Amino acid sequence: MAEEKKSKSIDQATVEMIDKASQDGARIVFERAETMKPCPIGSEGSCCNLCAMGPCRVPLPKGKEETPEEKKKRTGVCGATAETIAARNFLRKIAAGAAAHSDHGRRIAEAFLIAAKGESPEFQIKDEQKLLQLALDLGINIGDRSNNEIAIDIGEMLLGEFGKQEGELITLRKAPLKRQEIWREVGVAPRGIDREVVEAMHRTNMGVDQDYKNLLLQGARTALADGWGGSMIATELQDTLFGTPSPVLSQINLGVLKEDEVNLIIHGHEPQLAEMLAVTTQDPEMIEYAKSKGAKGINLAGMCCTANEILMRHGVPIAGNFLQQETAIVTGAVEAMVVDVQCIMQGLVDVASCFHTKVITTDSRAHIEGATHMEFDERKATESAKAIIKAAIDNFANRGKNVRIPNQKSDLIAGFSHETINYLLGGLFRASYRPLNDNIINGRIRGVAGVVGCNNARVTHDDIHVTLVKELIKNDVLVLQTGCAAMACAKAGLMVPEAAAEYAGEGLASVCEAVGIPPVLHLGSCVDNARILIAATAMVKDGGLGDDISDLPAAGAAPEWMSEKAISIGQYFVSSGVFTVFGVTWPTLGSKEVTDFLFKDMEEMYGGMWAFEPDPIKMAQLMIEHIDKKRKALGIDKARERVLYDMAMRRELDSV
Ligand code: BF8
Repeated sequence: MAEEKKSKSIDQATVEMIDKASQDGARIVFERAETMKPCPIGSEGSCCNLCAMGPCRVPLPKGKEETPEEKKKRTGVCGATAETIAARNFLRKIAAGAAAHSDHGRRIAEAFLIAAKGESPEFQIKDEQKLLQLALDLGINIGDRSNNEIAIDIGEMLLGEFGKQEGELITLRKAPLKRQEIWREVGVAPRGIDREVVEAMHRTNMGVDQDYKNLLLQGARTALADGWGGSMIATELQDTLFGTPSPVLSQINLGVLKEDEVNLIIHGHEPQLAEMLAVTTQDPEMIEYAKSKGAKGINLAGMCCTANEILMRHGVPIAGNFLQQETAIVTGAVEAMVVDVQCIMQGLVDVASCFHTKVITTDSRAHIEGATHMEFDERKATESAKAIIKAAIDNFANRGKNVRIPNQKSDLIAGFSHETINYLLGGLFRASYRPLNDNIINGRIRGVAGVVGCNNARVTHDDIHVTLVKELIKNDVLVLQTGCAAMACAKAGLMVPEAAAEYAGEGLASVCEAVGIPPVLHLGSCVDNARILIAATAMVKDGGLGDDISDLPAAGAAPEWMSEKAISIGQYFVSSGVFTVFGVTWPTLGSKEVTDFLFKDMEEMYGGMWAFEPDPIKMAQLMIEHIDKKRKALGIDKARERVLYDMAMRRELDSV
């Protein structure tokens, strides 16, 4: 379990709003987390509530060694062992996480088809190059066909991947060949995305699969259907439809809210409505309407992963990450909190009742009692977006006097898609990962880490992310980020090029300065973790760093995870060959066997494995040790020793 946390947040804007919330009588997540302690049995995966004979609790006895006889009796009413219960709970988390990402991917595929068929004038295929690349990847005929004809084939083929009953997911082909072989050998190459999620739910139903190893195989297969399936489809189609991101300057934190404008926050995960809001809030008719109501303009800001989507493609500023969603309302300056799906706290409505903020739900899959529902229709995209913006503008007059917007906001550069990294490092005419690989081989860059995932009110907000990432870059590890983790580090000033000189080790800083990139790269939302898989594959394909993802000097982490989606992400990284460390808490500690299987045996199966370490410095050490182990196996540890020796020599000389 996580150690007692030092404070609620390291982010001053959040701390200020926590104080204001308590003065204003608004009960927000930080207060709720104090009164609602986590259930110790559930948090270690030892509670089974799959049937009405339970819930059964089978916690691991604390403080003493369990005898075999005692262990035998530690079962549920049906006889399910602690191993089966922990593994079933773990698999259900993966299934839920994979379902969330993949249902997002499905909606994008549907929106993509609406655009391709010309059924929505607002949505047009923006990235022709990516469209053609996708067609080539999928074996779709290009010929002299129009973009829309090609797009219809792509959309239909990828939509078909969700309900596919036989064969393997077509997008698995994007992985290194050796990795595909490993999946086939172990028997975890996913079939249709929905099929894997349904099978996971079936196998965890009362009285079905009762062998923890077999359950965890389905966990790997379901998670792979997310990472290399649903999430990857989401990212590829979003880029093609809305544009592949390229570097963009923006700002982040509650200080992006404006006192004299209508503040509209878009929160959730899917980009369709957010895209429309980004365009329609600029419409002169809407701005005039806002002025007619006494505001100087309309200020659109994002929250959570929807924010990352429109940051990456439009540079729309971000108001905050997961634990800041209610604090944004506490400013008293938000006219509308518009939400789509995922990571939306129900507490928003209660907090909004203390202020004038209108909480607007927009998706048929996510209603909240007490919120106003204004459904977004892609076929009437502008009309839907205008109605929502007008509702926000009309609410401006209701803003009270109790307004306090924190000053904090930080600059950041986002927009590092796989394609961008390719161009930036390799140059426009010879786009490649060669310079990255070369700098890893020569030791200037020690390795690459993906640091992703959520905030969690059980630990100090943003602290674990920022401490871990600072430690990694100090040790010359280039960090790739997505989700709320990226936002935490952006707020801490790590996503500007100047951060390289201030925080990175000498080797990493020299590369960042030469290329003009920050030492911490923002790759987008959580479905965009698929970009990390593609980047890792590109590194393998470029040569010199082994022939599989598991050979790379690379590691992953979700230091402040909270969502089931994070477990699915972690498992697809592990099953893709990546050593992956989670913080806060670990959901299988009730079974030593299951935990050992995830932490040790999986390395033999996949070349990647899980670890749990709540302390960010120790977490960084684990990741660096793994990176160094891989460098050694590749025979490139010598190069790095020489670089370190030179630096040490220089320091010696300096001190003389
Ligand atoms: O999908 S990082 S808190 S917002 S789950 Fe949610 Fe976690 Fe944030 Fe994005 Ni991802």
